[in-house]
Amino acid sequence: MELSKNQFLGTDAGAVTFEDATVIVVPFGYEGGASYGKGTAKGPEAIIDASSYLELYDEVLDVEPYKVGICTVTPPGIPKTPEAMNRIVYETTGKILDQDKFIVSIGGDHSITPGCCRALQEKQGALAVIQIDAHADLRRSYQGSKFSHACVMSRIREMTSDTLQLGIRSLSADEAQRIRNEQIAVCTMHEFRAAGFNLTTALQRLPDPVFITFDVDVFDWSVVRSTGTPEPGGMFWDEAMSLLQQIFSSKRVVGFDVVELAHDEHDRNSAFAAAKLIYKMIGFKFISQIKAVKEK
Ligand SMILES: [Mn+2]
Repeated sequence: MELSKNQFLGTDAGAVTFEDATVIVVPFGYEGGASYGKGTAKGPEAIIDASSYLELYDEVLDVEPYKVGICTVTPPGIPKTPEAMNRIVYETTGKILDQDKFIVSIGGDHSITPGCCRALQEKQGALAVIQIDAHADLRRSYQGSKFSHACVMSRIREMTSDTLQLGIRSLSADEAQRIRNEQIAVCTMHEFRAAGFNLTTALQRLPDPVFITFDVDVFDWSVVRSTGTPEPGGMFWDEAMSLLQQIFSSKRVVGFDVVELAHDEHDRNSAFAAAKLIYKMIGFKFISQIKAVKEK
């Protein structure tokens, strides 16, 4: 795999070799599937640029998560058609998993997720998927394409019925009907706030291993406002951190992606929040491993 010139966390902390790394970050700057706002193609670059300003010490976990070994690689080009992009995500992810690495992929729009999940499912034998997102993404097709970012969970549910969707606050009547018919586990943002959803039980029901797809549009605009399809009324930073900590401590997470950050040169906050989110998630995943090394 070709190393990226721009390393997540910058060259000081991010410059371990592919072989020495536990975590491989892959930027997929693809936005063929976006329908509303533009700019997600440059999302990964904006996140990786912002990441070099992160403090490496995590004050909550009391460790420096970068010590697990993080390396950023370059995917082999970004094609124009969604079919080709899907194949590149699938093949790139497969190569990384063959080396027993933990994959973190950065979008780009949400349409990159199914390719990544398919590779993980083949590697693991089974896969459950937790989607944290403002949108249900359960349309069977959108604007004539099955590959649209509005259909991501439809594609994933063709691979597995073990899904859990959190933070949802935008969906069509057809999608709502489908959720009822198929008894899909969905926690709307309204239920999340009203404590009308038992997350502990939902997590217990979900088998391991788990992939998390995190669409930054789940956040309130005070956290992330530059995103392809913004929705008001989202999750605050601390709520998202507690949620993720609960997921990572109760499930065996085998990879995650962070998608839909749109680059806006007048907004540094959103990219910085997305970079910090990724670093926090790496910390949650590897906290015990890092602590064990620290105590040696
Ligand atoms: Mn979304």
